[in-house]
Amino acid sequence: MGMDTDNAPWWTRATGYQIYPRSFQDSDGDGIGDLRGIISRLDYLAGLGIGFVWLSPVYASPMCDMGYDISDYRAIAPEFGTMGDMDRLIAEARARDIGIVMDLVVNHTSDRHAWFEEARASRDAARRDWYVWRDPAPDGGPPNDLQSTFGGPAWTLDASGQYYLHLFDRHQPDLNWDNPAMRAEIHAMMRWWFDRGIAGFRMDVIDLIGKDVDRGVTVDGPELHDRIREMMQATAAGRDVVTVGEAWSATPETALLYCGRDRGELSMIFQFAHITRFWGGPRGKWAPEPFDLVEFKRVLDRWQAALAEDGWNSLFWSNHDLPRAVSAYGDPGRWRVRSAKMLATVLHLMKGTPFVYQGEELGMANAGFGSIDAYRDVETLNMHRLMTEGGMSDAEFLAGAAISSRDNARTPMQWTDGAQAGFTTGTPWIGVNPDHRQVNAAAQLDDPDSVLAHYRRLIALRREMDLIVFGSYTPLVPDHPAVFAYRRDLHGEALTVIANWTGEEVSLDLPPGMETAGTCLITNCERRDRLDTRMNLAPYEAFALLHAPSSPARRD
Ligand code: TEU
Repeated sequence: MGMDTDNAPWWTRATGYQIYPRSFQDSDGDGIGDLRGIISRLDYLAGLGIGFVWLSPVYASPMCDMGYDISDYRAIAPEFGTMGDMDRLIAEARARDIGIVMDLVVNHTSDRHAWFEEARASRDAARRDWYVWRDPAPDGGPPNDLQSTFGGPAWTLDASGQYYLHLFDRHQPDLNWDNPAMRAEIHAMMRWWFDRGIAGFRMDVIDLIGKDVDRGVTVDGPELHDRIREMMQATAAGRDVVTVGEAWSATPETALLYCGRDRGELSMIFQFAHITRFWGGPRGKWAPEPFDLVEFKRVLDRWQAALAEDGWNSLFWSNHDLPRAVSAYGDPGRWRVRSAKMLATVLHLMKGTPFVYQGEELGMANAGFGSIDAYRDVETLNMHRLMTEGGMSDAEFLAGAAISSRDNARTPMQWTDGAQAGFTTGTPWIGVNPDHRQVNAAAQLDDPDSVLAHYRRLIALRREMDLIVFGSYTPLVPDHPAVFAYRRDLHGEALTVIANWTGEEVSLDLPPGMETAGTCLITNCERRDRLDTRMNLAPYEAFALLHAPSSPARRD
């Protein structure tokens, strides 16, 4: 059963934009981005054409994990502003037809959350059971060998003589999702935010909330889907909102459990298989395996196929945890503009809801800091300590961090070629990438050939064309090592998307029987208005041709 396109939810036609508030726009000169800064840039976002913003956490937090360690879900961190600013942001965004999607981080809280402070104070505390406590193993060590994503054991011994669980930093204790009172309080908090007028939630590591710790099961646990369903019933029922679950463990086989239309769970999930596919080596993301386009396409094609009739895909190359797309997959040097446009073209014309990570629309690149002192991210700093203690040299660690540290995505948004890229009048909390002199929004806003203009066009095309939103997806040349190509079809109308994923000229033999005549919808090179059975593609060339309905072949 396909989707009823006339009654499809708003978020199937929208493009999302992720803001990392700390690095987007500072309004008061303290070097940290804030809500008023975001409000001052809403016209920029409206000009880009996006439908909603996913706002990384702005709640009260000691900022050990830059806001993913929340100490009060119903308060705004003072460095970001006030609840009044938040209400204004929601209203001013809404006035521009932009929804605000909050980040829901409920696998864990900060160790400074009042609940944890109460829980750790005594074994008999009423909220003791809101977190996960276990007695030491017979040798006094941790209860089992669960490891933290940020390095080291996932258990820390507390003054009470018991260990508490933290799948991330030790300052991020895991909530105990087996406790119904805790769950009810999270649901109440979510309703409270929905009532303030937000458009939805992005749900941090949501695949962890069904865990069975004693059996060593963390992701995709036995209770997971019951808990998501219970959460949605208690909070989102009857509201027209979008929910996106972050699910590193999801596979094409499990995807519909989260987002199948009859499941009562989520609108869509973020899946990471196209990224983790290259993290399988002994040092994981710190020394990724060589990129292989055929494998990459295979992963994405499988996701397109898995959610072709039911469920919905999210589409993204980057976020605040990942390297900059143009650094990871394109060429931030010689071919920055063209490769950034190529990546955008391939992503935005697939089926699903695309997400732009702040600065991606300018072609922003990894900072690749040359010294550990320049890094701020808890994961990078923890891993640096563990890996250098294990004998790795500083230089070797830094080489990996230049590729994969989360801080590559977290340098300030580049608004101008001036001081601190126009991000702040003060000293930024993390270094600005020196390339802001060439790469910045001011230089691109009125340039029709800019990366920014290309994103604007792609986002507008999606708003206008059902073919892009709902058309079926068929991979073309899946085995070609350099070309990413696919076709979209809806009611006899078709779109062919062809992209050279490399900095070399390549030749492409198209499968026989394809329509050749078309109209160029978008390109990053010279216009083409037809396909040839054999074509030479320029470095990073990407274009889309629209084929009008061919009367005898109409299928509706
Ligand atoms: O990320 C989940 C997560 O597992 C990442 O930390 C990821 O595994 C890591 O970057 C890869 O090395 C979410 C948030 O997006 C992230 O910013 C938070 O730090 C994390 O959860 C904890 O809340």
